[in-house]
Amino acid sequence: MAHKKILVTSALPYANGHIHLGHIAGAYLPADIYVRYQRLRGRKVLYVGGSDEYGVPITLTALKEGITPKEVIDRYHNANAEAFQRLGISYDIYGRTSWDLHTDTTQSFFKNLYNKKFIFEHEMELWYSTKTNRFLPDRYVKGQCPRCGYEDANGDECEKCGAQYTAKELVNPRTNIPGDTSTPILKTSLHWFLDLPQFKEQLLQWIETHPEWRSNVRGIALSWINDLRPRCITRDTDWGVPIPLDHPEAKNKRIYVWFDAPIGYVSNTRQWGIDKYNDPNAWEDWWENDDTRLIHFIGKDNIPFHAVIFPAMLMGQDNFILADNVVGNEYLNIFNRRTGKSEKGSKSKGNMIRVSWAIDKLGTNPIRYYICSIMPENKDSDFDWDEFRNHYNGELCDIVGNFIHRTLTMVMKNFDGKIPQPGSMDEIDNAMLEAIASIKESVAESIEAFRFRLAQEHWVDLARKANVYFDSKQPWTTRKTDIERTGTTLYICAQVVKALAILMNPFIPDGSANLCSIINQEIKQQGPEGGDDIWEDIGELLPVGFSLNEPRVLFPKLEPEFIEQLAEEHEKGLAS
Ligand code: B3M
Ligand code: ZN
Repeated sequence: MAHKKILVTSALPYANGHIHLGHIAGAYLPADIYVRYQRLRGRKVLYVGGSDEYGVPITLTALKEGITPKEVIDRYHNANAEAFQRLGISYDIYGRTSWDLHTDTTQSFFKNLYNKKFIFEHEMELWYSTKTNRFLPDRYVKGQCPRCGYEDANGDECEKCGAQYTAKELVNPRTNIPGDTSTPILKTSLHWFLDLPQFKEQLLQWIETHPEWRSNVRGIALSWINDLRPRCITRDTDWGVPIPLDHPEAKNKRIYVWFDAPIGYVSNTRQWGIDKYNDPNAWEDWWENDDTRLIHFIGKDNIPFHAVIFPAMLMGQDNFILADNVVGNEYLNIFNRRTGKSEKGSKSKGNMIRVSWAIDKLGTNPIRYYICSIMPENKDSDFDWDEFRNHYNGELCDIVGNFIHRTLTMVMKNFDGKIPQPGSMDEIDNAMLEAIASIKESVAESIEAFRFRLAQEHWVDLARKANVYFDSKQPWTTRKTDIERTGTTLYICAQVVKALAILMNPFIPDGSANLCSIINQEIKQQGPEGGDDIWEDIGELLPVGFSLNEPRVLFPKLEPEFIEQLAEEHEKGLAS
């Protein structure tokens, strides 16, 4: 069967803070495992990401720190691009929405929708500060939520209860700008709206063709579609993509960040095609090609934008494909050991774990392994240091690492580092070899179904089975009595080691690369142009006499005291 091309995106994080492990568990590690697996299969897969660089949170940070918004986004774009790279999140491009190409792409989306009458103008009453003479979009005004009474609600939505309302409904409004906490007044302003109800039927039909989506994504999408309203897509700000209309009211306004951000997937693909092939049209082969599967990886708060609003924006263009899946993860919370309770990660609490901090302390294998083992695929999960120790030390070190090490050291000591000649095989031997093939299938099926936790459990299970096999065959005893039997056992164990090197590759690429260097294997790097099905080679056997290198410990155990020390630093807010 010919496979479609696969275009994968991960949510564009705001360039307004450091990437932390909660983000990784939501939208980045699952996408990365998925694309690394597809590359191993030789499929044509392109992984696009980047920074989301507009919006009020960024201008607020700039005001607070007395620097320009450009300085804010440069700082965090660079830091986050580096953190992703260190963790092995293997983007084909990590772009920026501040690029000119993005402005151009966004404006073309806007004009297309406008010309087709999917965008209309409408006058609204908005909060305005007479002290600083400016309108107060989004978080520039705070007040009491008209629905739940939350004191820190924004101008048009409440982060606590999720309510959306018109500005004038906000109770006891106050300006929220450093140096300006005056009481705002209501003032009219002209804005542009995306007429979402025009897409209702098309959206419903599209969702109906995807019964396989996760129920959280379908549920949220359907409830939005059943209550679809026009959405304001412009703001009174000077930080954003200019509105491409020749209208006096458009000059001091910009396109709303949530309109331009997902278009970043398209503009970054355009940039990728230019960088790689010097071809300004290469992107069309991905975005305007029915032979492409588009897959978005996101956290659950981004579901409406990826399963309703952005698809409507795409429907309103000419030839764009729509997402084949929107993989929305739940949240990774933090287990607080003092209170014994799970809590949300929050900047003000300082309880989040910055990716760069975690890599400095732990390297990539423990982080990627643990985050995958607790990935919040169907419900929220907790980052918990005790659990971290159990998963990493108890599974990756004690089961996987231990099996690999005992196999390789025995091959080294007894067979001069060469794959031994096997003798006759019994039922147990054959069952062990067959397990490689069946687990290869299980891992593949789980990844294709976006069940990454389960996929990882499957390959760990291969190592678990192999340990049982190793124990039952006792090569350390038979080496003194029956060297042929020992050769058979280690021949089979070495095949499992080789299979593991490929199986673990999408999950812990550094661990896989280290193992490959020991067993003299090279995994070819393949990209968007596709290549060979390396995954199929998992079952291909290392030949008798093939030379291995001196083994070394792949996954060193972490001392409980060291983990304790990290937990304490984390508790003190030093990890965020
Ligand atoms: N920056 C929100 C977030 O980081 C937003 C995602 C944009 S994806 C197009 O959660
Ligand atoms: Zn509320």
